[in-house]
Amino acid sequence: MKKKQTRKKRKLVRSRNWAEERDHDFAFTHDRARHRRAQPAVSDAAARDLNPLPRDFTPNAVVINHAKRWAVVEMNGEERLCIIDERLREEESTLLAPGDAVLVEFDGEEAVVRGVAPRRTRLCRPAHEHARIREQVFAANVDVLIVVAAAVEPPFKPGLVDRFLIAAEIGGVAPILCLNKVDLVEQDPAEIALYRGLGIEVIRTSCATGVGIDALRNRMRGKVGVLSGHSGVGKSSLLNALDPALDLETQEISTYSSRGRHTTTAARLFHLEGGIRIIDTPGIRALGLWKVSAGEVAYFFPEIAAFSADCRYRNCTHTHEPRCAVRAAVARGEIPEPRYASYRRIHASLESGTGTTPGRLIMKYAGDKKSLTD
Ligand SMILES: Nc1nc2c(ncn2[C@@H]2O[C@H](COP(=O)(O)OP(=O)(O)OP(=O)(O)O)[C@@H](O)[C@H]2O)c(=O)[nH]1
Ligand SMILES: [Mg+2]
Ligand SMILES: [Zn+2]
Repeated sequence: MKKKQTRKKRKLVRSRNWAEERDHDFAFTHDRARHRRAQPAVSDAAARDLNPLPRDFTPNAVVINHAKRWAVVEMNGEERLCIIDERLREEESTLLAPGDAVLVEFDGEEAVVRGVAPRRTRLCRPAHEHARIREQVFAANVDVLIVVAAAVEPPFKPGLVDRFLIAAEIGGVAPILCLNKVDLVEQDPAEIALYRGLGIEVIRTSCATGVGIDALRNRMRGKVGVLSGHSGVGKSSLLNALDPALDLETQEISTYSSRGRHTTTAARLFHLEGGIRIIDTPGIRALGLWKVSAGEVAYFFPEIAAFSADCRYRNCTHTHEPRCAVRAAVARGEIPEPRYASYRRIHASLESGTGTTPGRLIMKYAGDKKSLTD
């Protein structure tokens, strides 16, 4: 009895013979007349040509945040949800980032982003290997990059700061180093004096005691900024301190796992009191560098670049060559050891063409070695 049932089932499944079936629904046809009849009177493409994307325009909105097909923009002092015209395509770079100036037009009731203005400044990193784009822009048109580092919890890591300083230089953005959580330490990390010595603006803050919050607010008045740094350093807390009305979600550091947990999950532009606009970003573990080759790294370390003219070889990498003026200066203590170590790490990662993005994949760009991370 059992056997019979199995046989029956099998037969049912096999009863359709696709090889012999010629007239099924998906059959391909050369019947052109039939294809023409299936076309609408005015094709979508023709309808679009009646309303082409503008080439020259004056932007009328700023991107707050966005997803694939929609964006939230600030327009006439209000937030508005827009769809993104499907003809705006991503090419090498991110199509929209918080801070982008855009043209929004109305299609009946529907607000549509129809143009993105060229970026005045940008902060970017290499996109991950499988992305269609190569350059990921995480903030556009900002004046100031606020590199946030905690004095402790999580521990101060100069490597990421150095990478952010390079990204700021490339993107035409002024960097500020914000040393947060100063209430938790008696003494600032030693490297802070070093950055001050390099002419980097440093603001010490505490969201717990309010130290430095006014200084940061005054510095940012009338400006557009972006907060970046490791997860848990207090970026969202700083925004809350600057403008308590925001009431952003933050998280106890003790609930972060050792791999880090991101309380903020997407970049977003906030409009604060005093004409301040600041983009909050999710914490990152590492920052890849876009459009920097190994040979160019020294240029971004002014104290190293200053000595390199005296190296024996013009293409000296300052890593192993004889009669290297940079290594001699490090030995004499004229170039700070941590900065030189940072230079070596960045140089090595760019030269090998490999590195890791936060929790992501090993990245490799065939041909050029323009990326990457610690
Ligand atoms: N003691 C002290 N704790 C702070 C300070 N600033 C932030 N914190 C705490 O640090 C933890 C993390 O703060 P968040 O503001 O969520 O950090 P974040 O940089 O936005 O983190 P992500 O969104 O994950 O990138 C929270 O528990 C805050 O209360 C500070 O100045 N002093
Ligand atoms: Mg946050
Ligand atoms: Zn050298």
